[in-house]
Amino acid sequence: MQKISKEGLIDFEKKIADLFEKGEIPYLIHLSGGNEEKLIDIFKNINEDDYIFSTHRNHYHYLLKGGSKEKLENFIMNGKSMFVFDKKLKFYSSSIVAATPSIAAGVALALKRKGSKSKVWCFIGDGAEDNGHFYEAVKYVDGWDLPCVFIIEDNDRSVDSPKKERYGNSQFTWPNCVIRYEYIPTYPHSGTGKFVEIKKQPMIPENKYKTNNTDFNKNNKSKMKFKDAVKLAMENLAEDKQVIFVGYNVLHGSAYGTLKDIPNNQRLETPLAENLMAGLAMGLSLESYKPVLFFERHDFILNAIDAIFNQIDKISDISNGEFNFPIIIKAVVGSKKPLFAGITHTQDFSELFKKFLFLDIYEPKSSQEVLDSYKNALLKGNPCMIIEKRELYDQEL
Ligand SMILES: Cc1ncc(C[n+]2csc(CCOP(=O)(O)OP(=O)(O)O)c2C)c(N)n1
Repeated sequence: MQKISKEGLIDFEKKIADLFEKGEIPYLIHLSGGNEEKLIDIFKNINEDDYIFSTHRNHYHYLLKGGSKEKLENFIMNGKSMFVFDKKLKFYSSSIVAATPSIAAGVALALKRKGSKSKVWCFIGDGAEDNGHFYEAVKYVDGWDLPCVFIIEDNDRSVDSPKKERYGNSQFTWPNCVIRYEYIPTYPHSGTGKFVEIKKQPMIPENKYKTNNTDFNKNNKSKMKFKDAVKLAMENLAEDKQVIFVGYNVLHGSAYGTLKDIPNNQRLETPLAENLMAGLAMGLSLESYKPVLFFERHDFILNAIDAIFNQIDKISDISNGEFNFPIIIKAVVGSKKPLFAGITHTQDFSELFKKFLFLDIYEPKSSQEVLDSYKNALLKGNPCMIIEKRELYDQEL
C-alpha cells in the first residue's frame, strides 16, 4: 500500500481548504485534521485486501488506503468529497451518518463464510455512535465474531454539539470489536465559511426518477395458487447456489411457508433489525452472493428506508457504477382478511416506492407473473423490488 506521511495528509487538506475558501469548490466538503497520527497507527494494521468503510470525512482514509491524491482531488472538485468510492481499493464511503456499519457487517459475514483472511474496517464519528443502526451492527459482529473492527473517531462533536449535550453523562461501553480514539479537530465541521463568493457553478445531476413498473403479460400459462407460485419461484431461485434468503422468519416462519423447502444454508435468519438485515444483504452482495431480502410486511420496510433509499437504490449512480447491490427485495403487503392486523400491518407503499426508487419494481398479479418476475430479476442482476400481495396468496390465478 502506498504510504503517506502526516505532513502529506495535512498538506493535502490544506490545499483543499485553500481552494474552498477561495470559492473554487461549489460543493459541501468536510475536512479532516488533527487525527493524523492515530489514523496512521491504525492503518499499519490494515492490509491491501481489507475493506474500508468510511464517512463524509473520508479523505485521510482514502489516502492511507493507497488512493491517489490526484484521483481524490478530482473527486472533490467534482462534488464528490463525501462520495469517494474505489472498488479496486475496496473503499466505500457514505454521506449518511451510521449507514455503513450494517453493510460492513454484511461483508464481514461473507468473508467469514468464505474462509477469507481479509477484514473489514468501518470508521465512524462519535455522532454516528448515537445512532441505533450502529448498535445493531456492533451486536451482530460481536455475537458472530465477524472479522470487522469499528473505529470511533471521537472528536466530541456532531457538527457543533459535544457528547454531553447529546446524551448527557452516558458511560455506555461497547464490546471489543469497537475501538475509539479521541482527537481535537483542526477544522470546523464544514470549513470556516470565510469565502466571499463562489466562483464556479456546481454541476447538479439531473433527477433521474422514473417509473419502472414492469408489467408482464398476459400469457398466463400456469394457473395455480399464487402462494404455490411464490414457493416455486423461490425454489427456482435457490437452484443458483449463490442465492441466499436474508431476513427474520426466513428459517422458522419460512416466509409464510414459501421457503420451507429451501436448504438451511441458503436462509440467513437475522436479528429483528430491518436496517441491519438490508445492510447484511448489501455486504453479502459485494462478495458475490445474490441476496433475496425478505420483508414480511410493507410496514416494516420503513425501518430500513435509509438502507433501501440511500444505499441499495442509489449507490450505483453515486459511485459511478463502482458499486452495485444486486438484491431482490421481496416485500409482502399484509392482507386485511381473514384477520385484520391493524393499519400498521397492512399498509401498501407500492406507489411511494414507484415514485422515489430507481430500481425495478415488479407487482405480479398472477402465478405466471410471479414466476416471470423472479426469473427476470435474477437474470437482470440489478437491485429490484418484487411486491407480493398477501391477499392473493390463496387465490388460483
Ligand atoms: C442520517 C444523517 N443525519 C444527519 C446528517 C448531517 N450530518 C452530517 S455530518 C454530521 C455530524 C456527524 O458527526 P460525527 O459522526 O461525530 O462525525 P464528525 O463530522 O465529527 O467526524 C451530521 C449531523 C447526515 N449526513 N446523515
